[in-house]
Amino acid sequence: MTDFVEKDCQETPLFDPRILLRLDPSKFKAGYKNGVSPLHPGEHLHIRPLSIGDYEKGYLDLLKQLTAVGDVSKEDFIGRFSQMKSCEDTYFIVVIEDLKSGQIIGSATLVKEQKFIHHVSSRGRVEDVIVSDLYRGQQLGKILLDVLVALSQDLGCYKVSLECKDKNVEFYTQFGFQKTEGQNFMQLRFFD
Ligand code: 16G
Repeated sequence: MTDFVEKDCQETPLFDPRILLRLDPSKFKAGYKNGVSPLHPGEHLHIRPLSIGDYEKGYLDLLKQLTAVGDVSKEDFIGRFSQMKSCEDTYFIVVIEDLKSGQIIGSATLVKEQKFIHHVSSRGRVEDVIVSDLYRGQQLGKILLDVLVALSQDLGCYKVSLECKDKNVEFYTQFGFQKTEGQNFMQLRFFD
């Protein structure tokens, strides 16, 4: 019984997985080759919401390929996961698991920011897009972005935005993202 409860808890998803199933495939924008697509990410690869058990599946090690993560204990992870989950309709972290190795090998986050503007609309923010360096070139970044863009539209966002390095601008263009004339990304960093 304890095993069952433990397993059940491990599989707690950040958001309802049915939300991904209802996405309209005609909204996917990228061109794919070799039969790969968001519906068929590849052999042994499964796309789904982040789960609590992903702490043990290398999720944070994957994020370390993007930026500084620091020492995050399981307790820290569960605490943050629970906070995100309790913000209904806000945090959508989509991961790709390699079922063969049991490791998380890709991830991207959509945050749905609630607004008063645009008739109490919402803005989607794409964050923390990362594919393991061992899996680059398998079109997994395209899959993650296609899913998040379709998801932001499905969730009713009036726009979706992201910030990225110059070298990645071309990649994001294929999903419809455009650099905006006269607009700048600004930041003030307090610590790393
Ligand atoms: C990139 C990410 C951003 C992430 C940041 C981390 C995308 C589209 N952009 O800009 O989401 O938070 O890197 O870098 O994934 P930092 O640690 O320097 O803030």
